Amino acid sequence: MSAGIHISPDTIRSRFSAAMSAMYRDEVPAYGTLMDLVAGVNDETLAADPAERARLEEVDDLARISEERHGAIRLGTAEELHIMRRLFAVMGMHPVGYYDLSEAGVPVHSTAFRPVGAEALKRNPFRVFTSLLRLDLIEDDALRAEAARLLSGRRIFTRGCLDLIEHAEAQGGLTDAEAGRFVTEALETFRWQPHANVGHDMYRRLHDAHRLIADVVSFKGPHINHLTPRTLDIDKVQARMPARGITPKAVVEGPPTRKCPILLRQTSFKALEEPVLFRAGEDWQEGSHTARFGEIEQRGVALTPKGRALYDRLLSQTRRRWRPAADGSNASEYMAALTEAFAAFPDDWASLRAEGLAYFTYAPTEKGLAAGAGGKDLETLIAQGALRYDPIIYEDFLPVSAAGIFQSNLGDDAAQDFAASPSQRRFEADLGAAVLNEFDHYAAVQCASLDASLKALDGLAA
Ligand code: OOG
Ligand code: NI
Repeated sequence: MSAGIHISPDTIRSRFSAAMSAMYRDEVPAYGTLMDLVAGVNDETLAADPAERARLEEVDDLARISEERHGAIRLGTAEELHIMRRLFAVMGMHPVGYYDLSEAGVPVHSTAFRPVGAEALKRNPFRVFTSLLRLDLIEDDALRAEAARLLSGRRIFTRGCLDLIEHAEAQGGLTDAEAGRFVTEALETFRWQPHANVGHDMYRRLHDAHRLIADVVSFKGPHINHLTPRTLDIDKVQARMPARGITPKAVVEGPPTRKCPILLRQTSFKALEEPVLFRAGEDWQEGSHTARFGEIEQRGVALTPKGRALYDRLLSQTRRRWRPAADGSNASEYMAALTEAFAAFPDDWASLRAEGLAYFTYAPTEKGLAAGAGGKDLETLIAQGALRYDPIIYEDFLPVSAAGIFQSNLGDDAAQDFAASPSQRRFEADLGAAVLNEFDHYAAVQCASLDASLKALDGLAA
């Protein structure tokens, strides 16, 4: 391969995200329906709120919204996780956050691969929630050994993909033509493959241990299990799903409806029952598996550790009273209790900022630049209209919500008790890198914008 001009990892990510979306739309038609529904609701929401539309345009966030989506995969081994990190790095996606799902009854721990810098996020915020199966949480020794043996024998990356990852690392990037090949090769890893790695009996045993274990161990690769577009009004999309032939899960995960959205709200529709071919000697035996589903999300402001602690407290207060049942039988009680609990969470931007509950970026206004800062403090500058502040969007995930999403398509019976056993160090050793702490990152973004604003007001900026 010859050296040439490298294209931006952001461009590779945009192409990959578009290719993944097209593939998923082909494989799971309901995803296409959901995309149409979301696009329609987003247009309506913006048309009804010209001020918000103008603000999004001003902070340069409007374009990314219709492009925006996340996906999720589940990996089986440390080696797969390690290579996956290198694959995503080619596209400018890095591991952010550590999520221990064992305490929520799902035998995995996870991170999110995503772009990190403001510019990269604006170009394309595509992210992938990536879980690693915790075989150490399987109690049956024989089954654990068999699962490990099956996983060690599979190869989830094509030779071409591995070569291009190495090439990108050695050369510091990929040319346009190489990137085209990389996207094609990398996509293979995420494709649904109906030919299972196991016979039906083995699938049953794995499934009986935990449905998630069967989903990872029985197949040749980590099929993308959902792709999630971002909506500006999740309640509206949820309400309109049935008319489009889609049955949403019973409750929206995350905070309740608010004037000022915080963190992340998510809802999904049930996994499809798909035909699978199980091994039967030299032959194949027909069967089925539920794996792939659809989800939508609405993103709000990132919370500080103080805000997050309040969020966690109000959420667990609610869930102590009502644990949402999968059949929706207590959905209205749960939502009412959630709304009631969250009355304690301030719902205007000024309080969220002043009380240090959420992160914001700062920017000098025209008026401020004309007048100068003149040694005034932050609060005075804001009160005088010299500084504006805008919410920093939460780009990450929530463990309780993620568990709810896992659970809703694995079935209620999939909730099992595992001892909570966060194991971030182990995860990072397998990954071959530390994960970025999301709070540190949001705090640094806020701080940098404030510094730059104050300098600009002092007339010190370039
Ligand atoms: C991942 C579930 C978590 C989210 O949006 O919280 C997730 C999975 O089911 O593999 O995607
Ligand atoms: Ni998701």
